[in-house]
Amino acid sequence: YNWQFVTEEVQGQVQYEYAAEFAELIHEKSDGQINIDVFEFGALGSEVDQVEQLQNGIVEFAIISPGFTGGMVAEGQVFALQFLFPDDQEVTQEILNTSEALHTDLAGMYEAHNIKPLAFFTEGAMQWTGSNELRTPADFENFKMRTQESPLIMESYRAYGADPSPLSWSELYTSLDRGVVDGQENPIFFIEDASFHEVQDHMTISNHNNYVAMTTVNPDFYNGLPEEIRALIDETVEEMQPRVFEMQAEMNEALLDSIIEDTENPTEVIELTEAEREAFRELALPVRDFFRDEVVGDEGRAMLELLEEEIAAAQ
Ligand code: 6CS
Repeated sequence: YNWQFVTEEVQGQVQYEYAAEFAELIHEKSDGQINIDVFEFGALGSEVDQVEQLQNGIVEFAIISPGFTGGMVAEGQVFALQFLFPDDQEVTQEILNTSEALHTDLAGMYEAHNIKPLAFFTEGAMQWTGSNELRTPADFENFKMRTQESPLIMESYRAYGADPSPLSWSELYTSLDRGVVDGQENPIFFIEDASFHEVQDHMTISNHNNYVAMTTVNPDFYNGLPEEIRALIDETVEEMQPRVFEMQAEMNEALLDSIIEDTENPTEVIELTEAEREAFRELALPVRDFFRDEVVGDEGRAMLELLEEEIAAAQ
């Protein structure tokens, strides 16, 4: 067998390193029978192009951020709801591993669009960077916020008074540098590795959400495989969950220091207090009603309700 695995990130970043390790494990376990080529981001187009390649079976595996499927699988935007998952990353990952709302309901909605999610994992808590300090909702007034191509992510920033605009991350460094956009959200490892801190003067430790990514497979390809090969894939996906959690935790911790210690490109780092976070949480809550009322139908509403129950039970 020879398969292709595309990611939205490059070498040294979480998704790519995940895919590389996954490919190596599968290669070993199959005694060299299965070879997986892993592609860095950029080789096959934009994040949105990659979703299509997975759907069409041009690639067998992809790591997809639900934000980039926002226009298609509206329910996947549930991950854009800020302050929904627990602040504790381990508890969040446990929910991502076991949630019926995600693994049954949401996975079914993706499968209807020819995308089979095999796993959901966090790449870390997200933080804001900006050309100005972002401490209160007033700081977002008319702020040009880069988002992924998801109507709900955009709505979430409109709720803060910002002016969101969707972009691929391949254009983000230049856009921040030239002031086409004023700021963005991402986990720390990504901010550092993509050098966004070089072109941003401020970073806010806001922990307003997690960056969730999905390991996905083309369902026709997957369903056509012999059972023992599917079992091999499933087992390896499971094995990767604690590995990727560890990877992101290490990178996010180490690269925060790199940002702080980069004296050539100084970045003012502030951490929101609980009271300051509360001001954002209050504005973020009504976005859940928007999700329920405007974005999804009955199935999506039921999915969110179940997920909220699971989150409450986990805390
Ligand atoms: O901001 C983005 O769009 C990118 N961020 C991460 C953490 N991974 C890939 C994604 O495209």
